[in-house]
Amino acid sequence: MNNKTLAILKPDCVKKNLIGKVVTLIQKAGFKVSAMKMVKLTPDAAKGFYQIHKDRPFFNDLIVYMTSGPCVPIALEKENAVEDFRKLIGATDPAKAAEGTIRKLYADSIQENIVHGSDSNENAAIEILHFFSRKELPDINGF
Ligand code: IDP
Ligand code: MG
Repeated sequence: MNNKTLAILKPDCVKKNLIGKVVTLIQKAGFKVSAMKMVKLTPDAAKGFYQIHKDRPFFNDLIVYMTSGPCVPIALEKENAVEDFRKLIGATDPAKAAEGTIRKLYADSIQENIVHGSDSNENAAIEILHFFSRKELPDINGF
């Protein structure tokens, strides 16, 4: 599976009223929106999603941020989805993100960086299933 990735429009994206602008950039870049919802993460759900970072110094702040308001997980499809989406969003730190990337355009800080993108095909599948049941993925093959 190399044609799916999970995006999350993070709480700062929702609060700044940027959902439409960011989805437009994603679609203009050739991604198909296959499933999308708005959810407010519980602390347990946020901790589960970011388990890999549990020992990092920024972990607690990350959980507070990710639970500070609703976010918008989106299952996306495109050839080479993971890599192409990481290119579209830019570096984690917006100060280091390339011109024209979503984080360069809209993010305020390394923490409040507007959008998540899966970092591998394996994690894309795990992360999509973190937010969507198989029933909610009617047109997605490979699950
Ligand atoms: P990524 O989102 O670009 O894959 P990760 O290293 O996986 O970056 O980190 C997950 C999220 O944790 C980031 O998107 C950001 O919100 C937050 N984060 C990462 N590094 C830092 C940091 O050094 N300080 C504060 N927050 C951070
Ligand atoms: Mg990451």
